[in-house]
Parts: sequence; structure tokens; C-alpha cells
Amino acid sequence: SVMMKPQVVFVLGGPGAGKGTQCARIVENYSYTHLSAGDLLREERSRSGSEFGQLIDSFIKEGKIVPVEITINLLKKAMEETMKADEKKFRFLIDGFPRNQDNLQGWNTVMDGKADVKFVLLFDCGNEVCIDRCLERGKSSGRTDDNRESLEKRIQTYLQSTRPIIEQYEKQGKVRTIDASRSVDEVFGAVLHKSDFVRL
Ligand code: UP5
Ligand code: MG
Repeated sequence: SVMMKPQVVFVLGGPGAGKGTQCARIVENYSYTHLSAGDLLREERSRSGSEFGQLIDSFIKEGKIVPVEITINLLKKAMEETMKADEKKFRFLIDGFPRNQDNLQGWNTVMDGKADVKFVLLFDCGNEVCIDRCLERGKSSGRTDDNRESLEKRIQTYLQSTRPIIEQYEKQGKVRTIDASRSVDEVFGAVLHKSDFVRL
């Protein structure tokens, strides 16, 4: 049998914009696998024997973007393992990546010719909405970056480093922008309207 080339949708948007929530909804309805770069980094941080635990921990708290060598290996491994377990699972939502020029270069270097990026799904909402959602979640999430100090830094990183990446994809006509400030159901309705996900 022939291995399919991974088909990728990058899912971007500010901290707390609802990337993870909407990816979960998409996965319930369509044959996509959700890979959150942040979740993979948090898993790697807590893996005993990881040589990167300390580094990841401090970068996340500071809202800084981890060097791509670490992130791309986690993503590549997760994609390979998914496809190895089930060759029909070659469609991926890659959530929270690429976040800066280093990420984009790393992706292009490692994945060149090995995956197709179909489009970027952008969850767009104001900084205040982002901050409020993360602070609310912070009451129970246990995430070390759901506090006001880290959030200010995450927002700055998003504006300074991630927005320019989104603009590059916009120039290629690859960005589908969703108003993420509405309810979860309304946002998901807009996702369905703007995307052409393949039914299960
Ligand atoms: N919520 C969701 N949708 C809602 C709606 N429509 N109305 C009301 N509430 C809504 O949602 C956040 C919260 O809001 C939840 O409580 C939810 O119920 C509610 P969620 O779906 O989790 O939003 P999401 O966009 O996924 O928020 P997240 O905090 O995960 O975004 P970040 O981009 O900040 O976090 P991520 O995990 O991607 O990255 C964390 C850190 O890891 C980064 O800051 C960085 O340090 C590091 N990182 C890298 O270095 N490299 C990478 O490639 C990726 C991450
Ligand atoms: Mg998330």
C-alpha cells in the first residue's frame, strides 16, 4: 500500500482564542487528527528523562517560542506514529504552530515535499477576550502560563512574532479567518462555512 502524504491545516490565533476547543469539534465530525504543538511540548516537559524539560518550562512561563528543533521533532514523530497506526489518518490539524520565522524555517526544512499545507485556519479575537478566557481557565487549568504576567508576554509574542507569519500566508491567499469572539457553537458554524473538511 502507498503511504499518503500528510495533509495539514495550520490552526493559529492568540492565546485562548479557542484553537484547541474548535479542533476538538472538528475532530468529532471529520477525519482529522489534532496535534497541539503546545500540548506536545507540555508532554515532553513532563516526560522523565527529557533533556528539554527545564528549557520548555522556562520558555512557556515566559511566553517565548521554543527552538524549532524541539517542536518539529515532536510534531514529525506524532504524525509518523499516527499514520503508522492507521494509514487512513493522514489529515492533521496542527494547532499553535508555526508561531515565528524560526518555526516556519524549521517546518520548511524538515517537511519540504513531505506534507501539503492546505490552508491556515485563523481564530481572530481581541486581546481582552483572549486574556479573560485564559484567566478564567487559569482557575483550574494548572497551566503555568495562565496568569496575567505570562499572558501579557504571550500576547506580545503573538503580535510581534506570529502575526508576521500569518501575513506571509495571507499574501499566498491561504488564510481563512474566523471571528473567534462569539460562542463556541457560533464559531464552529463559521469554521464549517469556511472550510472544506472531508467527512468521515
Ligand atoms: N473558550 C474557547 N472558546 C470559547 C468561546 N468561543 N467562548 C467562550 N469561551 C471559550 O480555549 C481557551 C479557554 O477559553 C478555555 O477555557 C475554553 O473553554 C474557552 P482553548 O480552546 O484552550 O484556546 P487555545 O487557543 O487553544 O488557547 P491556548 O492557551 O492553548 O493557546 P496558546 O496559543 O497560548 O497556547 P499553546 O498551548 O498553543 O502554547 C503555549 C506555549 O507553548 C506558547 O506560549 C509557547 O511558549 C509554547 N509553544 C512553542 O514554543 N512552540 C509551539 O509551536 C507551540 C507552543
Ligand atoms: Mg490550545
